[in-house]
Amino acid sequence: FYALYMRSSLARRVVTLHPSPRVLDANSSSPAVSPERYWGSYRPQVYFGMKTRSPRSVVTGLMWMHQFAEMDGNLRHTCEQGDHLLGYGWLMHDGVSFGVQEIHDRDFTLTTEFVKRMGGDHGGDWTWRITAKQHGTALSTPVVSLMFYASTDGQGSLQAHVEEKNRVSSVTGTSEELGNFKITFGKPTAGEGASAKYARYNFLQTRSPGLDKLTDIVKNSLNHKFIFSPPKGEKRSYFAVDSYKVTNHQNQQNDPKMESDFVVHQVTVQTPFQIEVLFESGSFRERPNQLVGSVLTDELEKRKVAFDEKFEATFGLQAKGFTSSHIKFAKAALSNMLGGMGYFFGPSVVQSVYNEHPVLYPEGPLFTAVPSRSFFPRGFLWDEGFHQLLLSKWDTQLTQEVFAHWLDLINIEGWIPREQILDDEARSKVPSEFIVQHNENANPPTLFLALQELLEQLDAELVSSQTMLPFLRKLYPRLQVWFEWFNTTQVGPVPNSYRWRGRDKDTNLFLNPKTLTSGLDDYPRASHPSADERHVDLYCWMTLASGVMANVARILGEPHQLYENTHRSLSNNDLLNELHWSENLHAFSDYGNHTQAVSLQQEKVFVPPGQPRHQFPVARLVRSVRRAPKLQYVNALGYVSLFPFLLHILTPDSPKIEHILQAIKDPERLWTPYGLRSLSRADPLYMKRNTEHDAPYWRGPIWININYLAVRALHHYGSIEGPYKEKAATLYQELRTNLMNNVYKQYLETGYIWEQYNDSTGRGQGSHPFTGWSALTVLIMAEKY
Ligand code: 6A9
Repeated sequence: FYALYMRSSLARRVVTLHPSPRVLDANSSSPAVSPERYWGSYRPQVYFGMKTRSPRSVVTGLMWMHQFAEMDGNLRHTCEQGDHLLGYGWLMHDGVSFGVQEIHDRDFTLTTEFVKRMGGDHGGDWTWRITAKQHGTALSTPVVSLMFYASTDGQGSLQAHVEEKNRVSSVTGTSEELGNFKITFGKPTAGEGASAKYARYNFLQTRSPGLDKLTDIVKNSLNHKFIFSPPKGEKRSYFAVDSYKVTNHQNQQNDPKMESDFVVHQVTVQTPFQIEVLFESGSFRERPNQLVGSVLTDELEKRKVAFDEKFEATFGLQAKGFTSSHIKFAKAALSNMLGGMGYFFGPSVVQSVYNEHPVLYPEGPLFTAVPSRSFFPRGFLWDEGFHQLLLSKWDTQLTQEVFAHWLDLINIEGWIPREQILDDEARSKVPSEFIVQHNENANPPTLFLALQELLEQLDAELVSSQTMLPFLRKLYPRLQVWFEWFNTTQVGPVPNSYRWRGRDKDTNLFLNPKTLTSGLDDYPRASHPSADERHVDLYCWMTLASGVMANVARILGEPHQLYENTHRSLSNNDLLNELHWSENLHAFSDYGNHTQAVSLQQEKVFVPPGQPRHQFPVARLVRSVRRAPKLQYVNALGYVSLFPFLLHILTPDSPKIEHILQAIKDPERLWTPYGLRSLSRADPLYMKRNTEHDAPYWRGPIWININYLAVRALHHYGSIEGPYKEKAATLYQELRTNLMNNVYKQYLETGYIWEQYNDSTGRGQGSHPFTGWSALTVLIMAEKY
């Protein structure tokens, strides 16, 4: 019995939250405490939509379709690379009260704008304005169907009010958090002040089993029997949601899974046109006027001016002499990170060695930026530290809220799950084998970089200590356990060394087993993962983390000696050199059980019993090892070797800097005209696939997060006294120029900011738009480090 009890209590630890008081008060996101941030574009996974910062929010959104074009599958809703849009993203967004987005579909552009207005007890009102214009190149005038929708998510109700000809004029509703509200749909006009245009209307009012099913419901209700017949045009049948489905409503009502109301208002109209949608909160009583038409135009104008002024005051790009086109690009990069912020609520799926099966983490909220609205619209732990480097310059308060959300997810062990896949919508985008998060797995603690930035702002009196100190005080116990978790679970084989856990174990299947936890996935490490490894990037992250912990402790008047001791030991360059300097490579390196003599070979193998095609030999690539591994330095030159430089751990007089600068500026190794490549051209694994299905990722391409750290380090060593000062300063200018020119050029050419950039051509590649850490280009332009 005792053994069983122990087992189950150990099994519960992974899902037991840390007991220290939460950083966020229970109602801190509520409309009473934080009305300005209640409604927002917190659904980064859809092209356009809003929700409130609450667990089961009523959501609003937009889908659209190009009529009489290639009909199949051109319903747009969630951001999908497969839609092949020519570009989309927020051009302006202040993170709070308004946003302007452009969506370039093939033959027309939709501009989606929103403005909020405070009042009442539920986060106030807002208005959307959608403007459609055809492209000059379009062959005929596009006819577009916009499908505006509202949906509840398990609580509350919605009622469509239908006028003549199936036109929904408004939706009224009620929910626990919003009270009563009304959404009014304006008629399409040719532009502000113009008269109404010919349009056809359709609607759907039904029940839905969940937000992840909205696209399917609309697709399944489409019917081609409706006729579009403009005054002087031809008569054509078009696709529309079928209002007759309303009769299904009754049948569905008894199904317990159909727990949400879903209303769709479809407007079909020829470009150009403009439509406004107005949300009004029932508790907002003394409204001076309605936020539509010229009132809306004036309001938008004011916000745009305020945004432009704040942008210049924050980043000073005009003062630096950038062109208006460069500035527009930088505004778009910042705005899409702000407009990509999401509010997610739900449980992670996690597992420890004590759980036979994955278990559900406690439900919780996460307010976070996301790396990519299309491909990864969810929170990633180490990405977030980079995001907050940019966002903290714009809005310190925002960064504090994000910190609070992430640290409140910590469990009793001090672990924070790396990838946050919290609700059905998020889960619907991730293959099942990637959903489970394991509690031995880390991810670089980049939030310490952002925290360092907050401390600098405090020091420079850019933020008030009256808000910062209480925040730090609440955060502190959680930072302590987080640091402790790294410092115990990720230690290496010899004192003061560190090792990433969770490397791929099936060594035969990969050219080099991956280390997803390090964030640098397939970057070459020891060929044979073992407990003898030590990782130089993690050593450096711990140096940074211990230093920031010592500072926070000192500021709060807490005991700081232990952090300081750790920091002092790790900062000792002799220790670093001893553990990680490879004389062969003339660079810092990982150490472990390693051989370079590996390659992928075609082999006939028998598929293991129980799997399909069992008993039949199949050809697949397996790793062949020509020389046995032994304990030695890994000797892969690339991002990992730069870490002692990237995180400012080298003393300015360290002779190692000379070698690092050599490697950086050598085109045969790391230098390209577009930024630093992730792995040296001369490395045997440069641009090598890991399996037949797994293309090189961190084995050559240029990544902006690490390049940001590189320019920042060059700036650092280029401005403090030391023998390499001038060399660093010169390289700083060149690298900075290369990076910003290329990211900008690719944006102009392709319409997107990208996940990585090709080291031979500079072309953007991988997921897009990627305005997570690639948006750090703004800080590189502004020279804010
Ligand atoms: C796989 C695919 C539809 C990989 O930016 C997020 C992360 C980084 O943290 C990491 O350093 N990206 C980088 O190496 C993207 C990871 C996406 C994993 C999800 C599922 C979904 O298929």
